[in-house]
Amino acid sequence: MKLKVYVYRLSQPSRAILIFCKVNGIDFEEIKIELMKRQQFSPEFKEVNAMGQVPAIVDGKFKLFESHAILIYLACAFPGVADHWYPNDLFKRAKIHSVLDWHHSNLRFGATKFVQNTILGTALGIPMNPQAAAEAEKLLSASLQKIESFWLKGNGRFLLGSNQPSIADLSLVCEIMQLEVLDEKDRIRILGPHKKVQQWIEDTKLITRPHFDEVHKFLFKIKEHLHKQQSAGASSDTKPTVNGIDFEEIKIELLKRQQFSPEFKEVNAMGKVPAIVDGKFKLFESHAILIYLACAFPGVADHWYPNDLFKRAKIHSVLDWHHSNLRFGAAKFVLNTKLGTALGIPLNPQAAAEAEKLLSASLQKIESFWLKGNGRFLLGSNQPSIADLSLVCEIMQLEVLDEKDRIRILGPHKKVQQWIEDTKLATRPHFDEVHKILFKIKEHLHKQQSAGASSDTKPTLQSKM
Ligand SMILES: N[C@@H](CCC(=O)N[C@@H](CS)C(=O)NCC(=O)O)C(=O)O
Repeated sequence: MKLKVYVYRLSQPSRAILIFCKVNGIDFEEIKIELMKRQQFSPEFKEVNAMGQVPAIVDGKFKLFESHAILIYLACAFPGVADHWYPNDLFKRAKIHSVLDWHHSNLRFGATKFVQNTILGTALGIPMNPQAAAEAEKLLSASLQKIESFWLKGNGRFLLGSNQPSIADLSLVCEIMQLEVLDEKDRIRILGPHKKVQQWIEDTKLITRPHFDEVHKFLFKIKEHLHKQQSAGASSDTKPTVNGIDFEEIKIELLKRQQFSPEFKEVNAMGKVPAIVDGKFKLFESHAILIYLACAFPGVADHWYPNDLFKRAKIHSVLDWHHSNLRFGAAKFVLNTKLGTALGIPLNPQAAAEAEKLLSASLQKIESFWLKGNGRFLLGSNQPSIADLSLVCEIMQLEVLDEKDRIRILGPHKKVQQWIEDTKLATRPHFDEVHKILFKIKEHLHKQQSAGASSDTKPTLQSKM
């Protein structure tokens, strides 16, 4: 049976294992564990590594975690591995163990903590601690200094004066590579003074090419993503988007019937928004899009679309229910009371009455069933999922109604009202920003109404809806 290697390429020790296997021609299967989606806590992965961390391996019946232990095992178990990676010589081995043990509480500790408390924290939504960053930088710089003056002393190009790399070189260089995601000024300040370290990184890259570069590609992709996110935040003076997905918004003006243009029909033959194009991949239907985005973009926090099979199934259940209940009732009621006039569609009071029944029953079901339990969000959760976002955005449509209608319909559902507020709060400032147009339209409709516009008025909305 092929060796199974469980990794995430944003993880430094994972990259060391992958490069080692590739350089030494070890036949293995790479199994990706997406840490951002918390797959390390899935019951299947917990069977592999009860600690819930990558890297880990399964070789036949043998399971192992901890990257240094894995590197040593691979070097011993696979006959094709050259001796310099983990020399047979007892003294050389002992020195390699010494570097590896030192690494845990020095270079690794400093580098991980610094990256987490500067650039990565923002992206992961973890509050940053400048004091922790300052302490981490001290340890990181002291560790680089120790590598420069102690582990790299002598004439060899690699650690311990060797002319060929060992597993220790691979482990430590992969750790330092994490600094690539930092702001340039931080990276230069930290790495700049250590010329020997810089040369050693280049030598390790060179000797493990092309695998080193290939395995690090993902890190550079994330770096690009983080920096784009940061500069978008700086230029718009707002926080990064909730999930930091880099995208271009293309407005399709429904009131100008742009959804039926040949160009848009190429994107969505159904002539409806929303739709997305991701490379060559086209997709319509908002729920399908939300699921796709949560799966395709690594920065999306797990709670939006949890990896847990049962939680996912429940989210699908809410989303499917939504189509023919809340959405059907709300859209029909708004169309047959307020929006129809503006769109030049005759209002149908009977349809409005039927829609109100379905809408109220749906809100009642949300109140008593989907929001039962102690969580602030649907399905008893304490963090929102794509289902919360979809349903709350639907209910927001009721904002355009006459106040008396809105109060009659929403008033009895206190839990629903609180849940709307919680969802707004969890997605601020984006929720308010994206809903601005809805409030503008509401104002416009109400002005139009008080100016005495009758039901046979031609459509006058200059909307961007
Ligand atoms: N000492 C371990 C460290 C492993 C580790 O920290 N893994 C991180 C990724 S770099 C992880 O899986 N984190 C996920 C978590 O702790 O939830 C090793 O060298 O393998």
